[in-house]
Amino acid sequence: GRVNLIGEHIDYEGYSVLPMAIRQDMIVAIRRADGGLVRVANVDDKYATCVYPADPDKEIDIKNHKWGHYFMCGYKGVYEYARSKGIDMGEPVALDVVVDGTVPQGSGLSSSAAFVCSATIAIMGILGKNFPKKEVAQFTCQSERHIGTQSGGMDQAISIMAKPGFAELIDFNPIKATDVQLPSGGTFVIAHCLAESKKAETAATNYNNRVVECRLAAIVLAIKLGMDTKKAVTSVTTLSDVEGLCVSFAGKEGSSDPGVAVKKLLHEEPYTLEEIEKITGQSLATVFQSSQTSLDVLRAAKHFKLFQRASHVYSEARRVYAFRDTVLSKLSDEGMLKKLGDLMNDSHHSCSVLYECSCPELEELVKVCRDNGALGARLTGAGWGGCAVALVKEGIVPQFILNLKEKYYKSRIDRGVIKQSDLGLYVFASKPSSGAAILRL
Ligand code: NG1
Ligand code: MG
Repeated sequence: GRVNLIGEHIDYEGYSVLPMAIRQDMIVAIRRADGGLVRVANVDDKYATCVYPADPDKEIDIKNHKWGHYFMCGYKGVYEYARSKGIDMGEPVALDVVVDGTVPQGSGLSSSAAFVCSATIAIMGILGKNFPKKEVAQFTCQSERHIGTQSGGMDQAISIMAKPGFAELIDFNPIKATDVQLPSGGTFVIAHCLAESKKAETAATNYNNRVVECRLAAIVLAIKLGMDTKKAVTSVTTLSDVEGLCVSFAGKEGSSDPGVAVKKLLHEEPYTLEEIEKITGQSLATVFQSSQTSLDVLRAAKHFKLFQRASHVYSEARRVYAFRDTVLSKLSDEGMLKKLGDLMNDSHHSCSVLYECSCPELEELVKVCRDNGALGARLTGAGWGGCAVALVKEGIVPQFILNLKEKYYKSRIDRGVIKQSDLGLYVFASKPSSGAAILRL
């Protein structure tokens, strides 16, 4: 699993993010089988065994979501990658698989990528294939999209490339991980708000909706900045594609902040579909015709908040570098931790107000963290439920966790939301851990 320290909802826009791997993980035991099936069992009988034909070309039934689908994302992905490289894979293999894991589901700690990535290297292991780490980090991102979310590559990259003791600055296009040594004296505490974020099931109104809104914001900005309409519609896919144009525009205003273009050229009032179609001169159904999951978004959306989403993405992208620069700066540990906490708080505000990916439980939890001594606290991962991450001075961590138990979890234990004995699964401190590995028995 992983926790994202800063840089939320910007990986799919092409911007760098700063996650670290955590101790919670997923284990996949695998062997070849007979009978033409891939059978995926779980040690936890809450998860019924899933059975699939051993056929990497079969589409995943995303309308009928099952936990085992994530394994098949990995299965399809390995074959697709190998074929794209002209590697002979022979007949598809049948497999028996048993899975165990400690990454809480729907928690923003990326149990999904933990599963897809561990499945992928388990399959590579059993097939005797060894692909370079960077390539695996890249293609597992494509693999996970078979589940129907238009995800960025952060989770798979950190799952594969993490090193113990370091957070990583992850760049995309091409993927690159740079070690970031966190200052001593601070600890990241992860706390679950206990609302589960069902990302695959809510994609059309939440996660994929934001991906589409960002694309529309980028296209509209490009057109307002003088790009030919046809060219904008066909060539602009992310906000990072138009950053150069935005920065030149800002330059004329005496600034280098791409957010200036957003402020001047987009309006705060949500855009209607008709208004955007007037600007693009094309129906949006045509623009997104090759992507069924985007068409699902258009069907479900009432309006599009282009100003807010673009403002979040450009400002969050800058906070990631500010975070990295702070860690590299000559500030005292004390000063550094304070600055990092402030950046985390700003990130949360932006996620909550501009990107609207928080929820009442996360808002309450983040406040409890700050009221009890966190230097900064924010939602982590996609949001709409799941975890918050708080930066806490090392010396007060045990007391901080006790306070969270008292102020946030106690009433929920009393109401039976979770069991007292499970609390350790939902609130814990974590040091940066290692990435995926193969164990041969
Ligand atoms: P979660 O929901 O934490 O797995 C998702 C995306 C990331 C990133 C974050 C938001 C997947 C696999 N992961 O993470 O790529 O966009 O949301 O920053 O969809
Ligand atoms: Mg996920």
